[in-house]
Amino acid sequence: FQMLRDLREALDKNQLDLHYQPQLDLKTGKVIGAEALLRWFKPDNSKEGGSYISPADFIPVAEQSGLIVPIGEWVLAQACEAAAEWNRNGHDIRIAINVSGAQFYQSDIVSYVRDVLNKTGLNPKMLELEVTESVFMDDIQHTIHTLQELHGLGVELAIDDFGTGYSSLSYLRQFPIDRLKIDQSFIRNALNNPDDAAIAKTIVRLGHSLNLKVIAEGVETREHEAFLIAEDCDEVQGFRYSRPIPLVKFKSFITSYD
Ligand code: G
Ligand code: G
Ligand code: MN
Ligand code: NA
Repeated sequence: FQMLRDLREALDKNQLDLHYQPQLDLKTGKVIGAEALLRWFKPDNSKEGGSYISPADFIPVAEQSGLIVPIGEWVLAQACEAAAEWNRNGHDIRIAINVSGAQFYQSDIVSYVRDVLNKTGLNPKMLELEVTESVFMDDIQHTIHTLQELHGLGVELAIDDFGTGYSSLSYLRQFPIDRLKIDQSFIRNALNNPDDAAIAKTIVRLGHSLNLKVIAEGVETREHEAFLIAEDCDEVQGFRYSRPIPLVKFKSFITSYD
């Protein structure tokens, strides 16, 4: 409960921050997107003045308490505002945002997304919402309806951590999905574990046969990259290109990359 109190205070006091990790087109080498990743710098009395808490630790608390709704709205507003500015400056860079299942049930996410797009002037095609396969396990009818409404706004949809969940392949037909994100666990050992390589390859083939784009996460080395080029993967994200970085750094990253 202490965590929840602190998190509520962090939201009030503007202690949450977004970092941005570049996504590149493998054919052109251009930056075509960025994933927004939440960061919480929690002040304390230490020499460093505080420490970062991972979203993996505080998102579950936010979901259980309902605090995920205002946090998610804050993330969406910040990230869309940032992307609208990149686009105005001539950078065709899409913003990808993580949305957890709880946000589908606890809020009117469709109205909120519509409002943010109107306010920021961001082209809906430049916004991508990442959901994990776990959202398909909940109320299917509600999920299909919400995803269809979001897609109706022109927003793109990606399945995050693809290959690690329990969803049925038939969902790929039923849901208006645009992109699969190959989970980083398959990329990490793709060069020395034939099973992981086979899974990564199969996800690329599956995506392409269904007319979906495929992006690989966790690309750390030149060898990972060469493997993904050989397998005709479309896009990449990972430490090989950049870690998630603060907004100001991301702006200079894309300027220097042109
Ligand atoms: O950036 P990092 O590896 O610490 O992220 C850990 C987890 O937190 C990832 O699964 C990521 O999807 C999730 N996460 C990061 N930012 C957000 C966010 O803004 N909203 C939600 N719902 N999850 C996020
Ligand atoms: O679950 P999701 O895919 O949203 O989580 C993204 C997380 O993966 C981020 O927290 C980010 O810091 C982390 N990440 C991004 N690129 C790499 C990478 O190349 N290697 C590793 N180990 N982690 C990465
Ligand atoms: Mn993600
Ligand atoms: Na992921």
